[in-house]
Amino acid sequence: MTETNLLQGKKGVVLGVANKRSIAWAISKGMSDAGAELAFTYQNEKLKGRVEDLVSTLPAECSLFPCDVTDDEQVAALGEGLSRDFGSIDFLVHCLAFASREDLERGFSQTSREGYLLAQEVSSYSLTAVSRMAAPLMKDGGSIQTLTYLGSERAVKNYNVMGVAKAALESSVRYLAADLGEKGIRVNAISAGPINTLAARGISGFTDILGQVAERAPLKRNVETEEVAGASVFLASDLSSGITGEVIYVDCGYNIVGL
Ligand code: 1JT
Repeated sequence: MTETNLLQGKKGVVLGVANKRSIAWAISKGMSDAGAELAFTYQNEKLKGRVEDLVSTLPAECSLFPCDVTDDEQVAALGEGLSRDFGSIDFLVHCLAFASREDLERGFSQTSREGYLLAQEVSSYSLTAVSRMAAPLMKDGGSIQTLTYLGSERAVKNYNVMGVAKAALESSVRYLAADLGEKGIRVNAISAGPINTLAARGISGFTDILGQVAERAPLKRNVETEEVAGASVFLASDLSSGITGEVIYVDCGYNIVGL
C-alpha cells in the first residue's frame, strides 16, 4: 500500500493475526504504513510465536497481549494492558471467527447446538465483549471495525453456521454504533470478498468459489488483502468521521450483481 500519514499519532489494537496471509496482517501493515502505533493479541501460547515473528518485521516497537475472547478475564486484562502501555487508543480491529470444520461442510440443518453456540460466541459476541473493554480507552472517540462476509445475508453453500454468526455480527455493529455513538466511537464492518487465506483454504470447493466470483464480479477478479487493508485504514482515519454502523463491501463489486 502507498504510505500516507493518515494515522500519524493514532494508536490501536488488532485482534486476529494468525499468519502472513491473514487479512488481519494486511490490515496491520496498512495501519503501520499509515503511521499508526499498534498492539496485537494472540489466542494462546501455541500461536504467540508466529504473531511475534510477524510483528518483529514492522518498523516500530509493538505491544503483544494474550487474549482468548471466550474468557472475560483475558478481555479485561487486555484492557488493563492497553491502558498501561498506551493510556488511550483510537481504533480496534476485530478479525476473529471460528466454526468447526464439519459445520462448514454438512448441510446447514445438521448444525449442532454446540457448533452453533461456539460460532456465535467467538465470531459474534466477542465484538460486543471487546467493544465494552475498548470504549473507556477511546477517550477522544475512536473506530471499531470487524470483518464480515456476504454469507450473512445470502445463503452461500457451505458458509452455513458462519453466515448466521456474521448476520448477528453485522446487527451487533449497528447496535454498538447506536450505543457508542455519543462517545464519538464509530463501529463498522468490512465485507470482504473470498480470499485464499489459510482459514479458507481447507474448505472443500473454495478454489471453485474464487473462480466463480472472479468471473461474475464487475472488476472480473478476486479482491486482495491489501484492498481490504485500504478500507480499514480509511475507517480508522478521520476521513471516515461521518461513517458509523455500516457494512462496506470490498469485494470487487460481487454483491451488487444479479445475473
Ligand atoms: C471462518 C472460516 C470464517 C472461513 C471463512 C470465514 N469467513 C470467511 N471465510 C472464508 C469463506 C469460507 C466459506 C465460503 C466463503 C468464504 C474458516 C473456519 C473459521 C471461521 O463459502 C462460500 C465456506
